[in-house]
Amino acid sequence: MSNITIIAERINMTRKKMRERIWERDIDFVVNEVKKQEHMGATHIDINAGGDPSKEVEDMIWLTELVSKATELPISFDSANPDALKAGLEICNRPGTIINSITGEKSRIENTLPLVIEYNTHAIALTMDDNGMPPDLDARIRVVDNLVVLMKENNISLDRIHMDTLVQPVSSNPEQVAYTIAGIKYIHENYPEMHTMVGLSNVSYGVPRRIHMNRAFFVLLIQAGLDGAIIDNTADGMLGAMLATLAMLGKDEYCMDYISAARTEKI
Ligand code: THG
Repeated sequence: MSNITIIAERINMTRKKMRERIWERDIDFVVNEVKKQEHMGATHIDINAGGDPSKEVEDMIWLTELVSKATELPISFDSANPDALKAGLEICNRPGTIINSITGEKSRIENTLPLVIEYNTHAIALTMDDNGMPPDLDARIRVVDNLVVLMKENNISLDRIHMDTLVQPVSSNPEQVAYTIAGIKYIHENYPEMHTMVGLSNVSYGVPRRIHMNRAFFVLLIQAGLDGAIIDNTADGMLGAMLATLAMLGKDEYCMDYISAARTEKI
């Protein structure tokens, strides 16, 4: 469909209901979630098995086997635990597979970056390092530049990297939205082969009726050139907002994608 990477976020064991069903080994529930997300335009299925650190590897194995049978889509392995990432990658490493995530932190450079190389995957790079999350735009841009140097040193081409500029809640500081937009523009201007990626829902943390914030933010970011997002793409109006925005930006010739999504009752 569109040229926007849509990483569907629902298979995430930090969510209570998901965690409970997965620990019950409820196959139908998980398969249904995968199918629903795929039907609604997902390009990747994110798997986060971080419900209980002591069970993460076994849960990652169970989920990866199940998800990879339920869909042909590549998986986004969402973990800071290299053992869990490796366990998943050994089961399913299709073209387009993503390691979510690497950072500029020493420990991740030592433990996770080698997996990106060994398994020849894509990776989401979070703009943080051992000093934490940079507070403002300039500091974030410095972290982006450092991560790009790190990729070049390791011969990882930038078209495998999805730079995640880490969204902060609008309720704590509306300037964060401007930083995210400026960050996306900076990346596309300076590193045109690199992708941009945002975990959208952090923006609405702490406010009611979060979907409105998430959807509006998505539209603003698409306008800024964002080419990937981690979202609940099944959430009310999310896919419709994306397709309408792309059509109005002239990125959907004759509104073909929009019309086809309507005909198939996705929107
Ligand atoms: N960037 C990258 N990866 C990420 C994130 C990111 N992975 C995790 C997260 N952020 C994106 N995924 C989710 C998955 C589920 C929910 C939010 C983000 C979610 N949260 C509800 C809440 O916060 O209220 C529900 C909690 C519950 O059900 O218990 O559903 O930014 N690279």
